[in-house]
Amino acid sequence: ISVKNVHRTGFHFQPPKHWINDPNAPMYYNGVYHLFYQYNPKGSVWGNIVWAHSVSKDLINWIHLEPAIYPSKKFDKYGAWSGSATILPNNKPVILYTGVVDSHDSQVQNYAIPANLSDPFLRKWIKPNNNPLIVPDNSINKTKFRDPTTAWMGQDGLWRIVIGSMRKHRGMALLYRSRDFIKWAKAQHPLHSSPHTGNWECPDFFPVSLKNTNGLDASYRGKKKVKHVLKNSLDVNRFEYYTIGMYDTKKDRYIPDNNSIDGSKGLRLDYGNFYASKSFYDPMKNRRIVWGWTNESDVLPDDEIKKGWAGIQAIPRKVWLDPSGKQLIQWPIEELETLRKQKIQLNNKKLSKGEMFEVKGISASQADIEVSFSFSSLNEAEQFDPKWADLYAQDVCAIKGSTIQGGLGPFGLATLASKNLEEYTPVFFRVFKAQKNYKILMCSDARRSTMRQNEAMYKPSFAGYVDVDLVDMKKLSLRSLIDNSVVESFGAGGKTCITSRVYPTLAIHNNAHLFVFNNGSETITIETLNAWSMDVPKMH
Ligand code: DQQ
Repeated sequence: ISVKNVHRTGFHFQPPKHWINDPNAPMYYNGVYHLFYQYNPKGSVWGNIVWAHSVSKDLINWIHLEPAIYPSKKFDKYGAWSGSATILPNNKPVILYTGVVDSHDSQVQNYAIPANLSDPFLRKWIKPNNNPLIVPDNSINKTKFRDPTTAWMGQDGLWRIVIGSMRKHRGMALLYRSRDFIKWAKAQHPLHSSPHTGNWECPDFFPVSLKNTNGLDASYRGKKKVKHVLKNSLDVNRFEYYTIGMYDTKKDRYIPDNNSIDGSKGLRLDYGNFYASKSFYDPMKNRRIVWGWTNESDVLPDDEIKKGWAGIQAIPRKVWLDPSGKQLIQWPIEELETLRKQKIQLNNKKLSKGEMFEVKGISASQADIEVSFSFSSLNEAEQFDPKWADLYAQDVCAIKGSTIQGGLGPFGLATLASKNLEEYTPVFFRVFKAQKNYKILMCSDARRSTMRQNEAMYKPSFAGYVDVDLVDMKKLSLRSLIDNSVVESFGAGGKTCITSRVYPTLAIHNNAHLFVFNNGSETITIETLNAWSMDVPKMH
């Protein structure tokens, strides 16, 4: 196996070669799903960015087309950066994207429309001459003015969009309004802003239902009670955060709920490697789907040049509001299950302290695993050190890794493991007793993922807390999607999601193994474990 291919993913979205980043303008139009994305047609590092374009009938098998948008005019000569699609009421799609107009990264907002609506794949896109549509006024930092959202229409018949920006380290979602989608006026106040959060990239703003898991169109104005979600990608730490709140349509402002905080102590769509995400409403299946970019972590540009490719898109996830109203839930789209092949199943298997066993009979380098764990009491939970309250979850995971014996946990999966565990990426839970409640830590720890010795390797102990009540239900579930160099995990039915990129040297292809382990004193029962080898979809 050549260096080029050893870490290539099997069922994640990837073009045949070169660099990719942000997913752009995902949409469903006349029976076809479209995904555009930031792409370097000339190499495997960021640069020469165009909008690559792929289409699909099922979000799993893809046809790669010619780039839809590439720099060519004064208004995008130095780059065609991220943006979004809106389907106008007469069923006409339009794309808004950021054009870079000079070598200092000055930014404007442009639009593009399909050249031929009867082409089922919408291959060709036109950038009309009345571009740019929006230029920054004097109050705006020209180099921090990008990534327009999908537009939504208010009761007054005006379209609205948000554009990411920053003023004096205050991140903001600038609001613009338009009657005809061509002439846009900046609102006096941003939709929302927050001090000390730095530039907001790729904002995403959408309604969620309080009643069920169905998605809502951005312009939803029906009777159902809704909340709104504002997601931003923070370029200061390359993670993204969201809040849940109320959209005051009279004042045209978004107000996060009291318990929903902006910035790096807030909620994350994913506690690992996941950035510049974008969601869209899928009218076919009445759901909202979010796509996110998962970049490489083998950091040396040299690695990417050798491989000839860099970046994947995470598995698209259905996203909805948790019944508590406090957080989102995400789950891999159901179409992914069509790739499941050989299956193995286990029931009611007990794992006592220090036990570990191998899950055999599936391909451990390309798999989908669903497991539910139960335990009979919380008595063994370790004390949560009050000093950790100020730490990020990933720092607590670094202190309390999978091999440090505990009380209730650590238990979970050792993924992409070599036979003798020289390499593995454990995905696991650990339950702590804090002053007033229990704290459930979920980790996806890349620190032992590879034997490769290199100071620059990024091998973080990604982690997040899981907000479940274990007092009533002494159960925790985990789903992990393993795909050669990515482990994408969903804790407690999608409450906490963590994606890690890892680069094993031994645990590759048929030499990868999968284990289940318990390093806590409390015995854990595997109620059910279902695991499947995963097929490779068509992607050409
Ligand atoms: N990537 C794009 C920008 C965006 C950033 C450029 C986020 O539009 O802000 O490739 O990854």
